Amino acid sequence: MHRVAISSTGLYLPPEIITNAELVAAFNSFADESNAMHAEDIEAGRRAPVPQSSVEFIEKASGIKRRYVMEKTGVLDPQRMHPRLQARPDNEISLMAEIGVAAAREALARAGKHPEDIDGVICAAANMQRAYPAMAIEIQTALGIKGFGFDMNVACSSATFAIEMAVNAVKVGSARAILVVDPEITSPHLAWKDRDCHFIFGDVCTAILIERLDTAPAGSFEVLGTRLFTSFSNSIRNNAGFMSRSEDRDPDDRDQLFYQEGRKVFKEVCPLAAEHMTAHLAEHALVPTDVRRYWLHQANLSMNQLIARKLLGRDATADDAPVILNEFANTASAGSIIAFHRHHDDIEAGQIGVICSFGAGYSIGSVIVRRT
Ligand code: CO8
Repeated sequence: MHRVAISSTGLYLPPEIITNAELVAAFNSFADESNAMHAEDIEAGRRAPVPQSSVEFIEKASGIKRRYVMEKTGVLDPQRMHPRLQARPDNEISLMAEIGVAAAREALARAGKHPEDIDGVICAAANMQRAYPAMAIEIQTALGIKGFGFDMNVACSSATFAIEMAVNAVKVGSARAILVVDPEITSPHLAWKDRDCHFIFGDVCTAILIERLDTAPAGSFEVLGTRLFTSFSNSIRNNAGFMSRSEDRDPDDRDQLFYQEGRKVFKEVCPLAAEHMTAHLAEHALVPTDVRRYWLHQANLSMNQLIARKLLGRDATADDAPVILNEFANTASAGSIIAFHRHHDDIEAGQIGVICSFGAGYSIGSVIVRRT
């Protein structure tokens, strides 16, 4: 068995930003237009008016201030309210793979590695652009990596679950190094016309290089352990899939996009996540206060504050559990990896950190690391 490390990460930033003010202005125009169009039905009580959104609510309820997106004019067009993405011919690389390659190149460069050092690519994301061929194989081919690639989806826990797959492969020697790539293009799956969730998500891509500790550069993070958990819940869903056409579904049907019971998720997931990390740390003879930094899933600021308080027995600082969702919003499985990418330089040799995701499924994945 080999010892395994996270040797580097990469981050791709989409080209456009939507601020809360822009988002709310577009949503409220859509609401006004829709209410004017259905004024008679609303007046007669046959239809509920679309309520207005508000920047104050969004910032107070979530901590989100802006989000990156691949394309914003379509999202901000009250007549459309979803991004304008171009279909590509089959001989061009997919959008997910394109941003995956960019993040992966950064991870390789940071670790001083080359495609010939890598044996596999896992493309892990909450929503896949298509069923096949795998985006991971496109990324693998574009980078010139021999070996294998496959896609996997565990919603917001896709990255941590993929890290476990990669760690195990490297540990047993079936691969020397694996790139875990998380292209999260959430904007096409978001119900931008629903004020309860129109502010929640953003687009991004992260990449993580997992390799043998004995080939990893100094300052890498040894993976001490990974732990996965799932428990079925209907509280976060997206029913779109390859059977939708045969069910004669309209792609705009509400259940063909992301929907959730946000309060229920909040109440159920916070204790589960804190218990999960505490139990995982105990397997390694550690307690939560031994941890120098938590890189938590970035869905909601109060959620992370509550989880960190349960772990530490006190209010967490941004140094204990850094926050990136003010800048990025919820980027599904990439959130905890962005937090790690942006906030690990000051961790000293020997100090312990935990990367933890939580989301639809429900699913929770934790990775305990120690800086070398
Ligand atoms: N503006 C003004 N008022 C609003 C708005 C708005 N935009 N939205 C809701 N309100 C109103 C509500 O209607 C409600 O009014 P009333 O009291 O009259 O009923 C009031 O404000 C309070 O609403 P909520 O109770 O819903 O507000 P909360 O304080 O609970 O905040 C949140 C809502 C932010 C959604 C919060 O519950 C939350 O963050 N929960 C956790 C969510 C979470 O972690 N989800 C995980 C999702 S990620 C995942 O795993 C899925 C991956 C999918 C990939 C991405 C594809 C797109």
